[in-house]
Amino acid sequence: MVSELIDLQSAAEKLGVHYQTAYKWVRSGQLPAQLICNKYAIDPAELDAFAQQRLKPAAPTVRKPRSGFGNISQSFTEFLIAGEEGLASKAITGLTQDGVALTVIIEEVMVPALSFIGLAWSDGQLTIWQEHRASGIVERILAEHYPNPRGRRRGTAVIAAVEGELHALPASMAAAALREDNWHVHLLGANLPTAELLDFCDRESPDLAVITVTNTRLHEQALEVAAQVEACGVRIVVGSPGGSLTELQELAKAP
Ligand code: B12
Repeated sequence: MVSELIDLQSAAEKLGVHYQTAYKWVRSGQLPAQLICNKYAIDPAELDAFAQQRLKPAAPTVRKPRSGFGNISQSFTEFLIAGEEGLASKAITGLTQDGVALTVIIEEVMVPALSFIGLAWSDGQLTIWQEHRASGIVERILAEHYPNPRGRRRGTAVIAAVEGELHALPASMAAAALREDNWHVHLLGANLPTAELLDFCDRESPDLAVITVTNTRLHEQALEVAAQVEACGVRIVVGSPGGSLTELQELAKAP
């Protein structure tokens, strides 16, 4: 019956989105609607089903490029070393446009590139400024693609690296991986004094705290900080160099 249907403006209000967004969903066929007297009308049951579907966390896509990741990672490494930011960015954008999840891109393309650059730097084949330039480019590309998935958040996570740990990128990578897996993330960055992390936990009561360790000599210190965070009643996981982001996503979800 036509009287039971609701108009598009009311549907948009119920979904908490702008009219144009609801209109786009109708035009793309995602939200079923009937055209009556040149106006869209929506069955409330269909609207409910659509709203429920939107609340479900979207599973990150794990597609692989046809040529595999090896070649792409190699080119990406070369672009980073040469300071070719545009080309490096384009390589990553190409993968995201092909539906590859950012977590996969980080692990398969960015991590191998940075590991190579780290080795070449410690062997004296690359200068410090080349490494600094490369890590700056990766930071900006990560920020450009920071995920914003739809659906209900799993919980709130705080991510930091302990005082003295100046490697910020792995914490940003962990933030991107948890964000992509639908966590609400507070990234507090590198070199965070313990008192600040404890203060955050006290005020914000996150569901999870993550400490990222890159400099191996800081591992013990990270475990001590973790014990203090745990004593505040916040669940905590501690990473280490070479740790996998997929493993982090699993650990984060563990009861
Ligand atoms: C970029 C870089 C820097 C930059 C960082 C810039 C920035 N904005 O982050 C700067 C210049 C600051 C720097 C400084 C130093 N660096 Co540095 N750096 C690197 C480099 C090239 C990349 C770092 C990176 O981003 N790695 C990201 C990936 C590649 O590493 P990953 O550790 O596997 O990260 C994964 C995990 O952490 C995981 N993860 C994160 N959180 C969690 C949580 C959980 C629970 C789990 C499961 C997983 C997880 O996510 C990441 C992605 O998968 C590395 C090379 C390398 N192999 O890492 C050297 C490297 C880490 N640096 C090194 C060194 C020696 C230094 C310095 C001591 C140099 C010096 N003499 O000053 C200082 C230390 C400063 C300090 N006090 O911390 C060594 C460390 C050696 C060691 N045994 O610890 C490395 C390995 C280079 C080398 N091959 O020798 N560095």
